[in-house]
Amino acid sequence: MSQTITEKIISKHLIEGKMEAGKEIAIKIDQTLTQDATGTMAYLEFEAIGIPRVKTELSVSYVDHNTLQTDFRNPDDHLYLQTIAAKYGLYFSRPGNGICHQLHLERFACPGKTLLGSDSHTPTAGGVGSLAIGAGGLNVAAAMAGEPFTLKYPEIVGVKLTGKLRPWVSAKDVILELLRRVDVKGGVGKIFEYFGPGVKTLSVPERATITNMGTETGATTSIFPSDEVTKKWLEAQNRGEQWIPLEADEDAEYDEIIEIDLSEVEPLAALPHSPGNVKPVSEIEGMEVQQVAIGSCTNSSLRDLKMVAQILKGHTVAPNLSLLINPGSRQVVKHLVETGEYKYLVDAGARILENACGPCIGMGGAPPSGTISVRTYNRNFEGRSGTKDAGVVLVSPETAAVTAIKGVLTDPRNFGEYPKMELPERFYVNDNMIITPLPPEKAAKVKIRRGPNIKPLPDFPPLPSFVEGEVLIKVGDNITTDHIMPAGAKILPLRSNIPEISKYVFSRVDPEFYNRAMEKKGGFIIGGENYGQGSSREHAAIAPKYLGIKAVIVKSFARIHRANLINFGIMPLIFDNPGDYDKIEQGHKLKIDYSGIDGGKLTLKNLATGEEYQIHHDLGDKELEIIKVGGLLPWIKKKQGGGA
Ligand code: MIC
Ligand code: SF4
Repeated sequence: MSQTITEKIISKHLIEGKMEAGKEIAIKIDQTLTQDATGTMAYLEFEAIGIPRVKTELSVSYVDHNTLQTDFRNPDDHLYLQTIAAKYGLYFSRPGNGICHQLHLERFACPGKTLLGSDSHTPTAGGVGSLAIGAGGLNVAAAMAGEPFTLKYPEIVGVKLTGKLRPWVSAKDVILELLRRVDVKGGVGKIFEYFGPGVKTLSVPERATITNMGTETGATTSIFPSDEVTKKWLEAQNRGEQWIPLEADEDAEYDEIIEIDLSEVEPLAALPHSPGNVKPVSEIEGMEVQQVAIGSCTNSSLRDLKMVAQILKGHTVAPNLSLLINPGSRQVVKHLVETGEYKYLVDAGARILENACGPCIGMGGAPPSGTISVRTYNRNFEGRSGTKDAGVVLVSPETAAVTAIKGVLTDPRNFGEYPKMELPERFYVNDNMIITPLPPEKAAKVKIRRGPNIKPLPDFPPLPSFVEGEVLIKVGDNITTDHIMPAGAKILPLRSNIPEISKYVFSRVDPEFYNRAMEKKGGFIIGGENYGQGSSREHAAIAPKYLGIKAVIVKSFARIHRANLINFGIMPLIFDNPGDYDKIEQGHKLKIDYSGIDGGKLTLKNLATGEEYQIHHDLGDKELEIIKVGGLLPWIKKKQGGGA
């Protein structure tokens, strides 16, 4: 039978379940990645599972998010991660080496492999034909312990690319075009699989930009074929032997087809405060801009920074703005240095930052109050930049670089001749900042270094027979995990300390939330559509759990956050009738009886008004087992015979 790429990879990795859209399946995971901000928790969980060594083919621990080190907490976390990697057989990418997704693409991602990463932009590796999925840290810990990964079998959307991009239009504009069409929840429950004659016109880094930001549609992942372009690119990374051809069969069937004619795509921009708020740059040209930021895991490849260097060559950054650049990896920087292109960035006055996430996650580089920052990043949620009333506009590297020169948002097509872009035959490969796994005898002797900010995991009590309490907060549609559990320079250092980080839950939405939750001893959260979109941070579930959140009742959930709630024993519940959302207010007392939990249908009693509403859960059999015992960790321990 003819198959799509997704079907080919999943059928080879299928451990349980039927490959039918919406059905629960479990797949074998070949590779995992973590980054430091989610990694400390993931490894505390891995330690709690109690396995002597990771069971995957390859697991990598990257340090790229928390590199400001304003006090002992970040470096303590780095040391913890490094000793964990040494003890449990992981590769460790040292701070400064680069951004996890860019590095994984360069050095480890393989066509045909499954990759699970504790970061929502893990699908970047889909640029080389890897089935790469973002998940919560606990799912990644379980995968490292050899557990298959459970997910709902997605619908497979074929994205047919035809034509060729015109000068000054690049991969970022392609994914913005997709976001313009499907918005931030159009990908939920789906995989975007690219095919068609336009595919071969895109280089691997361009493909990776597209799969990276596919995350913003809510998709499970995005994937490109592995073809001659992939082969050449892997060879240039000294990894030619890891190439396999991987394409959908000619008559493969997709659940849906979206067609994008690359020659019709134009420079696009996502306006504040949603990656789905897309407009043509030509319509909003002239917008005043006080900052331009180029880099992040979306647009920090050699292809992108070479382009930026060529555009900036001989120019100076406009006096009304600041240009920040966070390169994706040392490989990228080394190449720019060797070719002399680094000089163009320096001469133009760019502020070149560390090879890390940096301003993308509010670790420095906040824009001034009430201004616009034009960024090549993937998220522009309110307040994420560190400045609550600043707006972030997401664009391509071409648009960003030209804007940096002009001082106002500018359609790059008006700039002049388009620089020629060719990737080198060989990249500068130097893995000296990646520490390879120790052999088991040596690993066993490693002592884990645990700084004072690293606190143990909270408890996981089993699901009670009923829950009762107040609505602690009612929020609207598209609430992001940045709303629930903000990041940034002040809060990120608390990622390994649940009691402390819990004080910041919903702090940017309602500063009183924490006090209320403590005073009322927990309660409920009411939300709208696509609740929990964005990052994979499981702290957006663990911290509410710590504050006594009993259930989250919404119109619909984003995939990763829903899974994180289940992992930590918080019931994700959905209104049968979305209109009932309007009948519940903050402060109302609610009660849910879980006796009918197996059937999925439940009743929500509003003790304040006397009304009853029908609600349901959409948990698969395994998810139901997990929530009943209190979460994924007790479930794994029970399965392994250790008891909960
Ligand atoms: C993000 O881009 O929001 C992050 C920071 O990379 C998160 C992970 C985290 O919160 O640590 C993500 O995308 O999963
Ligand atoms: Fe880092 Fe930003 Fe990419 Fe998240 S989206 S991994 S914070 S660069």
